[in-house]
Amino acid sequence: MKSEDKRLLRVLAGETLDPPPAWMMRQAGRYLPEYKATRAEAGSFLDLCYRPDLAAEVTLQPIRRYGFDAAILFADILLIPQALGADLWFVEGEGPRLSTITSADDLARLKPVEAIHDTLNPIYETVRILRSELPKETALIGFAGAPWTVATYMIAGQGTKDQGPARKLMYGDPATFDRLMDIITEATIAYLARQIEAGAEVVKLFDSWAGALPGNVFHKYATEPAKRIVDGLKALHPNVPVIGFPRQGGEKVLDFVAATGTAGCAIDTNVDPAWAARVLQPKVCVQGNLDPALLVAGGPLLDRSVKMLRETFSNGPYIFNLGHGITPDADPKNVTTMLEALRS
Ligand code: 1CP
Repeated sequence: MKSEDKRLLRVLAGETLDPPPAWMMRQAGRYLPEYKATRAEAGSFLDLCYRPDLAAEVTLQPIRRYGFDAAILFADILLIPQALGADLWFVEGEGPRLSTITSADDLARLKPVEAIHDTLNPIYETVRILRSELPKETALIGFAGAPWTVATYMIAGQGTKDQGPARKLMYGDPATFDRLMDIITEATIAYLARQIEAGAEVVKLFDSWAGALPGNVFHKYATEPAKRIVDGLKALHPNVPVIGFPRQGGEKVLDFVAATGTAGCAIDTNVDPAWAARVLQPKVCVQGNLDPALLVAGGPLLDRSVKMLRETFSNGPYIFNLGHGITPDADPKNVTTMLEALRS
């Protein structure tokens, strides 16, 4: 099967399909017993990311179990900071920790963008393995974090509730902040281009903390970097679609889509599907936005919510997905129920 015949790629090219293609954010992860087993074999989360055979294995697990229309490369958005020279480690039960960037001196210690591939080569190898092992109808999605979201972790050194440290640097030392955003933007173009050259057929840009950007700078720090990345990739690989995820951008996602020219726009749980179908879907393929909590709760509301989304988005290009990642307490059986409701 040619890439363009895959159902995920057909909707990203503007076709309407019913039932729509489906995949889930964080579809490889701790809700699956087989993921926990492979992660234990790898030793740590980062060892799992950098072992191509095992990273490919956990990417394939949800495809084998559920037959999703797309696989998403198993890696993390924080590998770019690490490849640029930041220290990165994960504290069990808490989350990521990084050495912080808060001054021009810290920036000067980062490696040049061309050096990222020395660290990231195993990721490209994972992509190559996946392209040879995935079923012929399954599309392969590569990804990276958007510059603002990645910067929030590099500046704070960890996840924060309101991305306060990043906003303080944005105001307190705009030259350092803007230079950091530029470096991440350039590194992201180089990283995603290599993923595409290794076999990724779509790439997704996760701006998980776009909603923390003050409204007056949203376009400067979410839309403009995304546009630079889309333009940079289009110059090299004009036929590879990009899915944007300016999470919690509210109505600003309309201008985001118009300015960046992404082929797809993922919507978060807060977005009213009726609004998105009316205003956003005529401009772009919409992806989303089932509440991940329904995969914990199950029951009749899961079934009804899935059918409501299918119906609401039935008049245009649409990818069924969640509004954010599936959580570790989700019941794997509910994912089967979800797909039966969608495909019945
Ligand atoms: O313990 C474990 O096994 C680690 C949990 C885990 C997993 C499964 C982390 C740590 N990252 C991942 C994989 C991952 N991360 C993928 C793989 C593909 C898939 O979806 O199956 C992807 C796309 C990501 C992207 C990612 N990492 C985002 C953006 C998407 C989102 O969820 O908003 C973010 C913000 C991260 C950072 C990160 N990595 C891991 C954690 C726990 C976090 C969040 C940390 C925090 O904010 O405190």
